[in-house]
Amino acid sequence: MEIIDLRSDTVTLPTPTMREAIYHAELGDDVYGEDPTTIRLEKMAGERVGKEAALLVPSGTMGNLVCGLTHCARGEEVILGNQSHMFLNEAGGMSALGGIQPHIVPNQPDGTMRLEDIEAAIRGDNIHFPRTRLICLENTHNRCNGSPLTSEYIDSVAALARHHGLSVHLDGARIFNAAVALGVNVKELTRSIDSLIFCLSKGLSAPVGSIVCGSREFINEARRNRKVLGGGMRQTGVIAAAGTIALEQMVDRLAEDHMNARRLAEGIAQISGLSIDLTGIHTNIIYFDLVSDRLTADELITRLRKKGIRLLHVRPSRFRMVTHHGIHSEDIDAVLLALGEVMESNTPSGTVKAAASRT
Ligand code: TLP
Repeated sequence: MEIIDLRSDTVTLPTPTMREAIYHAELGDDVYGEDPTTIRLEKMAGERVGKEAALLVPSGTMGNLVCGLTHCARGEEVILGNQSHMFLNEAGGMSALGGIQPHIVPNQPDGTMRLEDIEAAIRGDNIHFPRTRLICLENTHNRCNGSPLTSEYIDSVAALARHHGLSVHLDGARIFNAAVALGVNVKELTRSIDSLIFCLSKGLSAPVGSIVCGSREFINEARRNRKVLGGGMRQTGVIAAAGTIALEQMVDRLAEDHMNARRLAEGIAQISGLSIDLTGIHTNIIYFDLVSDRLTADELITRLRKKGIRLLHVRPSRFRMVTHHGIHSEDIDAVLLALGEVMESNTPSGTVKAAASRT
């Protein structure tokens, strides 16, 4: 049975061109700064987002952590959204390993944090308080329907940060989805921020790797922190070769994933027993709720799985689907058909049961 895996765009596989590039990659020891393929990718990546320098890291999680460690000292504070990946899904790395305290502010449904909420979270000069050092944004915002943050919003947060002597870090795991959805050059979304990460291994389909970008000075220090975390790797050209293809060939096609996600969402809106807010869907991530007592969340997942469809269960009755390079227009039709059948074919089995959150 063919599997339609909508759990995440992290499940994408390297393209034939990437596999070919990996095979032929020119290699060296990157801890000595001698891997030519990695040097080329880092140069290309920095230029692409308008930053002086860049650094290849194994994952987005390590990239965000490296940036946190580079910006902040122990006991300092980071302002970030209560729905952000850095707060919810990175195992508390900044506090566990960096002694950095998160100060959370509510994320609005569009992924923004209100400027007044951010400002209220900035600490005054008082020996009782931790020092605020950094504000973190996420673009696109995973938990907030994959919403893209606009350059105007990002610039306004950066202006506020500068006014208070703070830096801004962007978790841009899916920054190219944001640029494509907004129809802007990615540099517009990064021009006012101090550091960012983006992932090669999500919608861009590379098998491994994320990139940290910032000033040359910042990246020199980030390289040191990557080493501290054990992220100094050797013949990284095997990763960088695929990452280069990801940047060169896989960005523009993200528009197709966005169209598929839109069609999927519109189809779900027609299925009785499922509820979805269509207003916030602009990229490749959609969330919907089970609002029927005809079946439980676990039954929905199991029945779809039997039909070869995988999705992510995020809250008791909430699900996430993510479109990507491995999902084609026909797959959207198949998923809508299967969802319709699953929702139709049930006898009442009580109210929707709570199940443990899985992400
Ligand atoms: N997100 C994963 C899961 O961890 C939830 C996914 O399937 O969406 N920032 C953002 C906004 C992310 O969504 C992710 C991964 C990361 C950082 C971390 O990247 P990796 O998985 O490379 O450590």
